[in-house]
Amino acid sequence: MEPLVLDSKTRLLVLTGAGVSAESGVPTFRGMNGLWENHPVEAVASPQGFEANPALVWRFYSQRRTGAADVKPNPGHDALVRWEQHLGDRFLLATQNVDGLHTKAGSQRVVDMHGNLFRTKCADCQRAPFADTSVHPSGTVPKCDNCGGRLRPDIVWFGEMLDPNDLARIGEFITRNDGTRLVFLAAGTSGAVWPAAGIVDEVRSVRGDTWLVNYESAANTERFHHFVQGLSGEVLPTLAKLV
Ligand code: BJW
Ligand code: ZN
Repeated sequence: MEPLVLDSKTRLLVLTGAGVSAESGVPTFRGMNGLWENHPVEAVASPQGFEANPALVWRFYSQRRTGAADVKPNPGHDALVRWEQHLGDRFLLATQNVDGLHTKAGSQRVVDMHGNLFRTKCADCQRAPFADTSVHPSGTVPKCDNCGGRLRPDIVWFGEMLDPNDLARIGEFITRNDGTRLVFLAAGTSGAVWPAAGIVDEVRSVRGDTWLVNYESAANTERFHHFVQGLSGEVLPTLAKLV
């Protein structure tokens, strides 16, 4: 297999999805068949779902907080930390995962595209999002100290805009004109959720080289120049040649 060469002339954008955390024991979305306790994920991860049943949504996220609190990064996360140490500012990690495992592993240049499971914000006022590990008993919805409104997880739900600053950071990395060649690697993602699924085409539009590491074929596999099929915790540690 041709190696992924990471030399002084290369800048690398990595996109990770739920598959990268799977070997740490965090369930993937499509792995649950898009269902949680028989509720479609859209019913517990959308503004409409929150309006309809905020207590159900908090039960879902309380369970996820409990499940993610003790999980540990796996060799896939660790490989990305080594790549970043080698490349410095020529590395950027955009993750769709909200479990915080990349930061736990030691990654620093991380864009949390879909938010963070351990952060909360107010659904009703503009107070800044805050770190929060609390879980809430079944049937309850936490209240905002500031306005008395409803708190919600700081997660980007279906139909919500991603943070424009996050998108700008990814866009600027893609179009950076510093004489380096752009390589893009997506790992552990089904390529089904936008705008993350379209990054491969943004990279191709500036003639970047594109790699996919995934356990099974993704919705956008044919858009990548290279597809390495396998588990990210096994493939990533041996994929790159650091020069
Ligand atoms: C392994 C492995 C191992 C397993 N090793 N691999 C254009 C076209 C159509 C629709 C849209 C569009 N643009 C926007 C939309 C609407 C929507 C969308 O994309 N819908 C699609 C489902 C069709 N997008 C949005 O709403 C986004 N907002 C937006 O675009 O705003 C503007 C707008 C709105 C509406 C219309 C138009 C514009 C926001 C998306 C936010 C996504 N949020 C979620 C849920 C909340 C997070 C949470 O609670 O945790 O984020 S959805 C869910 O999917 C979660 C994930 O981050 C995300 C991606 O999933 P991921 O990571 O790919 O996981 P899986 O499970 O799908 O795949 C895992 C893969 O790993 C599998 O392939 C396995 O094989 C593999 N694998 N083990 C390697 N060990
Ligand atoms: Zn408030």
